[in-house]
Amino acid sequence: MKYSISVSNVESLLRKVMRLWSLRRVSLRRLLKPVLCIGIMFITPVYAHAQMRTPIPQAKEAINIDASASESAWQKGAWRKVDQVYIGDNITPEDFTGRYKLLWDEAALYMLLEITDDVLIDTHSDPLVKYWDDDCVEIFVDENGSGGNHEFTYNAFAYHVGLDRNVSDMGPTSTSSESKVQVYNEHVQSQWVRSPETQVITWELKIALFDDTFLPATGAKPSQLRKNKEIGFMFAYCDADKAVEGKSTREHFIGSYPIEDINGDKNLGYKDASVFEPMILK
Ligand SMILES: [Ca+2]
Ligand SMILES: [Ca+2]
Ligand SMILES: [Ca+2]
Ligand SMILES: [Ca+2]
Repeated sequence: MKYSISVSNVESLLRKVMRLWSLRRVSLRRLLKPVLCIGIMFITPVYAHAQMRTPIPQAKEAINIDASASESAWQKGAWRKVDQVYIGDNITPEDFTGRYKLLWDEAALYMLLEITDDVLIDTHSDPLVKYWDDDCVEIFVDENGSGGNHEFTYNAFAYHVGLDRNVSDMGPTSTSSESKVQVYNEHVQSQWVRSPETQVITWELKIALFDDTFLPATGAKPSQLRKNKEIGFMFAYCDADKAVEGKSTREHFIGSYPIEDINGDKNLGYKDASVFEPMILK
């Protein structure tokens, strides 16, 4: 939102108001009117901005990562849809259906995810090779909600959590600023189970947030989370269902937040944190 009034304009206006008051040429009511108007001009956009952020409820009990939503904290908050198709078409409910919830405590974000996926496949056993072409859960997180490019930096992360629960992404190393595919298993703990009755897959994940000073193998600590912290977050599922010559490829990519395409391309989350959903810890 743009302002048409500068801080110096406001100071000058307030000085005039004070001078008029000191000269007692106007009533208190007439004096207060511009002051109130200025206050509303400043407060309204700030309030509107805060309102635009999706609140994440706080967990008041420990969350055990066991793919079971037995903690009463999971009763908090509404399910959020995973229905934005970034890649692919002709998706049926059996092919993919998903919904999720988020919680937070001082140590991390917690995600509960329910997925229907007709075929689970993992043909790339090495987590450093084409990890996005197997079925995987992709967690996009921007620790300070800054937005901006993160493809080759730690300004934000795009963790790909595979069926083997290895966590892959790319970024600099402690010895080089050159970006490299790596595993970040200490950042995301997860467990999943497929119901024998409904075939719904329940994932439970603990996602530690690291800020943009993070470097691997340096003993970096995750951020301590607190109320009203603003972050960027998005979820997407990489759905592969078949292998061609022994290797699967991503057939569908379905996410949680609408992305405006660039020349038809909606697969922007892995490089641009500005497309993540603005959220706030409450
Ligand atoms: Ca649990
Ligand atoms: Ca599928
Ligand atoms: Ca950031
Ligand atoms: Ca699949």
